[in-house]
Amino acid sequence: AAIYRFSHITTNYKKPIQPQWTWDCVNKRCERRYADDPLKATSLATCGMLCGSTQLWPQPTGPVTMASKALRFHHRQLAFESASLGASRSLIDEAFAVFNSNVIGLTEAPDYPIEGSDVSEFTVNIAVSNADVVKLKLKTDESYSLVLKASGKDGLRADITAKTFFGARGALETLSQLIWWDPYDRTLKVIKAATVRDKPAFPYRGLMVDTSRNFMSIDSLKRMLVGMAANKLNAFHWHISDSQSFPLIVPSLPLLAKTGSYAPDMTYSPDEVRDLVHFARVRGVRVILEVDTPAHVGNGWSWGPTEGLGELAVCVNERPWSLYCGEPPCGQLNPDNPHVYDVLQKLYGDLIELSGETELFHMGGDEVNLECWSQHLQRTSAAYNYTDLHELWGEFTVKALQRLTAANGGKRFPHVILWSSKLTKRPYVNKYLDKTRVVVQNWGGSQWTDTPELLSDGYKVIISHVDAWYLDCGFGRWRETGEAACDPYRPWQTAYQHRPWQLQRLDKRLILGGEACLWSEQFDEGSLDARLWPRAAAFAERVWSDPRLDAAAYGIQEDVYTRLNTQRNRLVKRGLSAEALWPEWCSQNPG
Ligand code: CP6
Repeated sequence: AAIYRFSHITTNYKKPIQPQWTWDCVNKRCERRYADDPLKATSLATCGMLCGSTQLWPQPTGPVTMASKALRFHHRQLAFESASLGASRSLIDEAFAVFNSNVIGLTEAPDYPIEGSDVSEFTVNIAVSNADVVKLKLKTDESYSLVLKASGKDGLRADITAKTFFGARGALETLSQLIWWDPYDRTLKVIKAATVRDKPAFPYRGLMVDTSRNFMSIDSLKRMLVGMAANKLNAFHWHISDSQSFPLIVPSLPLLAKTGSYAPDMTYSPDEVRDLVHFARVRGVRVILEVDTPAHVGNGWSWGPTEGLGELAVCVNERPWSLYCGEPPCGQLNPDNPHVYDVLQKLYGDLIELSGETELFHMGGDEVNLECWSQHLQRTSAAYNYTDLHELWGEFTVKALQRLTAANGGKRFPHVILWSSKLTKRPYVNKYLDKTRVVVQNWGGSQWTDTPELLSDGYKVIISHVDAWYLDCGFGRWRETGEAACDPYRPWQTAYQHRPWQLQRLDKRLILGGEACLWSEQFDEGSLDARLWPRAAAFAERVWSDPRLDAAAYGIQEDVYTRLNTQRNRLVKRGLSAEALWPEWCSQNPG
């Protein structure tokens, strides 16, 4: 078969291109009439790529069996049952409601008749063995088994068994992928019988979104969570503040948002955050709030009490910015002001309360500019006896960690995430950062030696390589001047093909997983969906299924294209403005 390429698309087209069908419409109700057989139209039911084939995303890691036949059913025939009575019961009920509305969302003719149904009832049953698990942890068992089959007289039954709510919720997501709207039969359809066993390759499957450079409404973040849930991503890392703006209303430190938000309505209230955290949990996602320090602060941090202590933040808006920070406006916490650590303790206490997280805490810690601190210390005649300012940075981080413990009622936080930096490299990392609790989020290049070194020193890592899993841009250069540029835009294939544990032969045991990052310098909620999807979905299959790469097909198996396109269409149906993978023609003329 000839290989045709459309931009990034590589697909085998085995059929000659010729007109095979035409539309036959009455009052906009259309059917395809096939040239070779005029009666073939409705029976073929050419509903995109969905019909009668396995189009799951992400691909389950266990065995899958799937009948080739489908049954017509009506959404009012859905019945939900669960014998579980533990604390997760209300989450299960809410997840059922989400599933139900997702199915209803597929229907395109609200008045379609129940009479044409092939089944008497469609029962979805969930059995969860650890019914008390309501918080997602790294060790939470997200595995599930799903058995869909006939039951009783004309009944259809989906039996979901899982250790925890989080596994069961994933099974509902998989089940929803066996259901579609057939526009020719004008009814819902479901695969007649199927079995799926599934569990993730990595416990941490994250997505980071920055809401400081540009504000994103809670509604847009909920759309993001809907997309995460559909792709079995389980950690929303919320880079909520930076030097440009501070949108989070911190109850004990209201001046942060009062002086740091872009506008009074461009803020997140505590109730909005708690509501979002619950919305996420129902969808199997934990929320990790990051207030990045000591660098990446600025707007919101210029207030007292400063008497005799200097400012909370130094180098604020310092120019030329390129000497004092990674991007304007500059700003860095003042390590010399003891009040800074009291502020951090209050802040940490509120972040813990708002996110409900008891296992993972993100302290930021990236891109500290030592020139900023050096000039500040010289200006203020404070005792300046550092030969290496990395020591000051290390001491700041140790003090901040102590304040986190204090804010957590004296209990050490089990895992503290830090962005990779000079401080998380040898020799400083071993001197200042305790490997039993510090997790390094590695955002350097794929070939950098940071990750292998950290792993061999016994640190846990989360991988966010800039050249594969940064969804905004990477370390690009202007062709003309060689200056840094936000470039290039990476296609979904780059995220999908990236398999650092294979590339660098890494020991997977200390790799908690991966995180795709979306910095918001150059977009806002108007294009959030398109920046995320389908690329974050491609990333999601990498960390859920970790499929092998096929050298013959440019690393990507052919089914990936059709499955991802189907998944993209599902996201569109759930209200997300995901980008297209290819011309609709490719979907209508499959290989
Ligand atoms: N903001 C913050 C950023 C970046 C980082 N931290 C960043 C740096 C380089 C690139 C992309 C993003 N914009 N707070 C680094 C983790 Cl290429």
